[in-house]
Amino acid sequence: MKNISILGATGSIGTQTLDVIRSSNNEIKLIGVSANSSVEKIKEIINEFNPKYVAMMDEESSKVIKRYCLDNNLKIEVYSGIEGLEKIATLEEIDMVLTSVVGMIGLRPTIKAIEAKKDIALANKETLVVAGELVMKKAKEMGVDILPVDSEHSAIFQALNGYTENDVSKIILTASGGPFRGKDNEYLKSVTVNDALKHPKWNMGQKISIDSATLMNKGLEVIEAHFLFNCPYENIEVVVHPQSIIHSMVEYNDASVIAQLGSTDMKLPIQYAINKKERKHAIAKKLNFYEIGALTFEKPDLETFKCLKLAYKAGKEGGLAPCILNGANEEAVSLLLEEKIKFLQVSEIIEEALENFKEEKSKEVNLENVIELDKKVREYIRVRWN
Ligand code: MN3
Repeated sequence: MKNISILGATGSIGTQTLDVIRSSNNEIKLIGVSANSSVEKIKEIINEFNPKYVAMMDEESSKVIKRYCLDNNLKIEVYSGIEGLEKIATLEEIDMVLTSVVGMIGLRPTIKAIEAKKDIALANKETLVVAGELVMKKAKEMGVDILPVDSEHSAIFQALNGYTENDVSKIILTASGGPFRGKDNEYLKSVTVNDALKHPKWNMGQKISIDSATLMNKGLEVIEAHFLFNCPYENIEVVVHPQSIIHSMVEYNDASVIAQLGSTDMKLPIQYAINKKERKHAIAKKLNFYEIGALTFEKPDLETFKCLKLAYKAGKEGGLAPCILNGANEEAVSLLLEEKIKFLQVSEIIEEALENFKEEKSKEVNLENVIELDKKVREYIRVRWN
């Protein structure tokens, strides 16, 4: 039996992780959960899974849950704020933390969890983007496994089984292309937030849906892959594959390519990560190749989807450049969701932030510098665009 905590239990990945736990025949026990402010969903989780610890990011929400536990005579410790998240991530009883919070807020609890020697099922890509060097070094030091939950990285992780980075000549990240695949700048000028939120293949949260429409999601994944698999950016290639059946591939020195295929269901990579590479019974739907018929591949359009280009650039610059990229993107996506900016302005804002903070890029990648610079970048964008 394995004991786990979920950070971000009420979001898209969190909810699907609960499905995986449900069908694990009690092999996985949920000990701690965190959420931002989704009080009703947390009550449901409490009633079904009976975790021992709950953390609500939002102070008021934690009071509501505390009250609920008192009224119902439930022996549950309830915490709040980022300290609460850190508590949930470092509990004595747990073996693993699944981090599915959205955005760079996941960084600090992830580092704390690694320091407490918990294995990490990583669904929070921003953590590796802003501080990949730091996180991977710490994980190595502490002897902790980082198990990717992102479908592409899970695919690479699976395709790499039995080989080392010296055998690899290229990592090929597949991309669905998002809702605006094949469109040009002229078309993108007038698209709305709702158009951007309609992803053709995956059902996801709002932030990642927008990131998929701008292709920044793929950009963040390139940086994530660089750190996870210690692969130079020159050897990471993005291929648009609209059917999303191949989740990514590894090309080896002998020109052989190994790919991982599966249905577009996040439960599959979640299950693989939380079972630490053990192959369990299928929860995801099996593929029917007669139905699929054809798989196609295209080159991504970097001139229209500038975010992907910017991510490569920031990644190659290294240091704190990905931190600037990520902070600017998170803020720009919020502004777009609030309908304060237009779709094409997302990449403009990021490009401008990378230029404006260029002096900061070469500072040391440590927790303090990352958190401070992230804050500065966001404030700068907020002031300019509000
Ligand atoms: Mn992905």
